[in-house]
Amino acid sequence: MAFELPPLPYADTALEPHYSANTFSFHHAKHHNAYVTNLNNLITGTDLADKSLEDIIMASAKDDSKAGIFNNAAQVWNHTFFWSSMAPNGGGRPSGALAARIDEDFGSFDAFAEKFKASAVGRFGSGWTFLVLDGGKLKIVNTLNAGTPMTDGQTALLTVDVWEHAYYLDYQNRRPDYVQTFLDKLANWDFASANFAAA
Ligand code: MN3
Repeated sequence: MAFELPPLPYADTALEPHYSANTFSFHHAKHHNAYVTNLNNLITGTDLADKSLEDIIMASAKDDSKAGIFNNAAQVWNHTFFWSSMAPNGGGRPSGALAARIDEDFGSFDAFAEKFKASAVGRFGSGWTFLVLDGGKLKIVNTLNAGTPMTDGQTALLTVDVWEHAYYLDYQNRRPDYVQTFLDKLANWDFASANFAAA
């Protein structure tokens, strides 16, 4: 059963002016789509062909002979998760249980936001910054390239893509502005709260 590119959870213009339809036309329709196509080509006719995306990621992680499969599978998962990590009229602060836990684990929302931004801006090269639940504690983790928290036993709650292709058309080299806009205008705290509640 071949994987398919999942549609965006909103119109490609829905996040403008913070994240443009032009960026989505490359980031979703080209980059994300290419990971799906590559993954299908790599698993066709193998014992991974009928597995779930999560099973493929776990089966190929930390196995150098399956690096191509891991990179494409994890990028398919990370991008789908990233689209849901943003929402029209997003940004601001979470509420409820997640807000309380952020205060408990980071001291305050502002302290969390400062640390999240510093991590995302400081990720050298290509990768992702995630808010995760790890052993019952909230953490901010950076991954390299296609890295994804599930392979370390962590539950992803929210992510921002910091590969240059994620922001270059809208922000050029200004990654700090992109990450600040993600926090102020895009972050989908309802999604993160649902992931926290389900963890
Ligand atoms: Mn990307």
